[in-house]
Amino acid sequence: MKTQVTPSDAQLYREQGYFILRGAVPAPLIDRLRVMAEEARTVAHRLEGPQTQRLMRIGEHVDTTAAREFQALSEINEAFHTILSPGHTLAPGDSMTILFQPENRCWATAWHRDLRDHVPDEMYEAVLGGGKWEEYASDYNLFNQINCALYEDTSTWYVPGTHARLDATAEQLAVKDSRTRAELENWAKQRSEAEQEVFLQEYCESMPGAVQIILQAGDLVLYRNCAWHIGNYVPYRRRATLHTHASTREFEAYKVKMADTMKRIKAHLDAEGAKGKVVA
Ligand SMILES: O=C(O)CCC(=O)C(=O)O
Repeated sequence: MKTQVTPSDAQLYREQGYFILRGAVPAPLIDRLRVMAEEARTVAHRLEGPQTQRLMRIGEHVDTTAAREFQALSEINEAFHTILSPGHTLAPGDSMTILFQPENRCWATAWHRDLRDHVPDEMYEAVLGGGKWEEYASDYNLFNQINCALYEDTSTWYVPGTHARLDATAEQLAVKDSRTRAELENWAKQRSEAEQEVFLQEYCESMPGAVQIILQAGDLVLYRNCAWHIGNYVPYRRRATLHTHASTREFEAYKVKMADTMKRIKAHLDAEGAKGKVVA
């Protein structure tokens, strides 16, 4: 690995919310992972169509021998031990997601924070209210996401420091909501491809403090995904990026508990036809 991780990088990670390991994957393994990713791409397109951005839980779809080799890379795992703790390791290869470029037209996600912006409004209070969002998002055992590029990848933008400033400012919320999903995907085709690409770049750049994460093949970014981030995709740049997380005993337990809580609340809301009457 090109990056030499030192104990002071743990501080840097806590300040910025992200850290890049350059040359984290040896080239022969990149080759094998690319073969695996192309199989996954075929499945993703079959299941979700050519514009899709991901295939989740690849172990259910393709041979993950290469992903398991990736999971065992000692230099990455040791880097996590230094930056995070000895209890943090790469999550199982089978559970990984792979991120792809769209085949035909550019599009972007909205600016968001994972967890908070992925919980439906009617569940938010029950699942994350009463300080739970702040508690979860401040816990370094949880929410350390990873993108590892198999080809050069410039899709992810990030706002350093916002992992530790969990209240959204009015300006951040205004930027987030400044584009609708229809606009981010150019549903009405009111813009040409080039116009749409520029439109999306401007949306990325408009978030105060945003930086574009530039990864070369084999580079890995570790990031607090409770910070503001976004994915911006163009069809002409090939993308196959491993998308996983630093696993801990606590995070695995949290995910099981959260899935169960959300299932219970959804069942209750469905039965009641009402909103927000349940406490998690
Ligand atoms: O495509 C990316 O790099 C970002 C994906 C993303 O925003 C997410 O998984 O929440």
